[in-house]
Amino acid sequence: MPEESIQHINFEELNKKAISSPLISHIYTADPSAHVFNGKIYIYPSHDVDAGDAFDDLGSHFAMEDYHVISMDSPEAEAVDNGLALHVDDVPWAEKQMWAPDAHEKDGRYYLFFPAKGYDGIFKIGVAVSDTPTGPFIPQPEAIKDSFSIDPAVYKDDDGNYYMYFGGIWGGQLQRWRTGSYNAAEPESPFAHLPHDLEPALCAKVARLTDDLLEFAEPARDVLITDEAGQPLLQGDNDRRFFEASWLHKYKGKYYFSYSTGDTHYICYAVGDNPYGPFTYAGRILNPVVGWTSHHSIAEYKGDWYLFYHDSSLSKGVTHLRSIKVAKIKHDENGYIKTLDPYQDLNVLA
Ligand code: FUB
Repeated sequence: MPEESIQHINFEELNKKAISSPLISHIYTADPSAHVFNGKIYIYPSHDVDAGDAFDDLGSHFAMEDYHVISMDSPEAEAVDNGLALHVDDVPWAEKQMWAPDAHEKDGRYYLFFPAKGYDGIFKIGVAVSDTPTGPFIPQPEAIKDSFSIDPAVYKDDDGNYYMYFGGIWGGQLQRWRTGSYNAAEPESPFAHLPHDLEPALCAKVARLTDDLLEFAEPARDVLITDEAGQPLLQGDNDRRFFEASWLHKYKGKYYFSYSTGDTHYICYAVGDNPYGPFTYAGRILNPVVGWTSHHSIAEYKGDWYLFYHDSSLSKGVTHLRSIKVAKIKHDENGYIKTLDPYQDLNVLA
């Protein structure tokens, strides 16, 4: 939702109609990556702050510096803030903009995957390690070799392999890597280097991780999303094409790749037969929330499925001050996910 359209919203009404409330309200949090470790829910969100940077299409106003891990005994339980888990000042290669992270567990150790801009202004993805799911996490001295762009999401398949999905266009810089190296031309423009509207859309990326989860085990591949006829979605298909916020979950043997359409503000999904795709576009999971961005994760808890997402209702529409939320989702008998409206009455957004 464009920032200018929020001026007219009655937030008291909107919060009454919202399908869920902020999980925590003493700090702003966004981009919730949720996992169930040892029967408990752990959420790895961005920690939003107001650093005073002006709104722009490169996302300069998202000037986050650290991460806090949020835990819950169940989706209905109180959410607990476990304090500082990692600060940008402790990451040797990173200068700023600690954007959407994710985490995973292997052999009793926990791995926090996070994007940040280096001192050269280029986003890379780093790893930090802890003996507990809540940290503090100790960062690796360098970013993951050959990593780039933003929004890592790590999926563990049933065979024990871990895959990282990542990428985001505009301020996430994915479009600058089309030739395999960073294209620094036209540095201020979020739109330079994008495909034309009738060309295949830019794809998210996926790479299997090494056994120690610290590096890519292979060059990153495209996460291709096609229409029902098997044709790649086009860049101008703004309501359906990938923008940012990758996530993967598996349901009844099928791989569900979900993502944000960015400037059209939908969380959509596509279904495939293996972790690499291709994935066939299948529909929308979440309609637009208050605030420009929409970013989610999907987790199963005791046989039910939950969408973790965010909106800017608590900050009364401030784009970069968001709050994480959770709502139940359902797959129907054919595996399709029923679209959620974040507010029961869409007129509250008019
Ligand atoms: O939180 C900063 C950025 O906003 C994330 O990396 C994007 O996915 C969007 O939510």
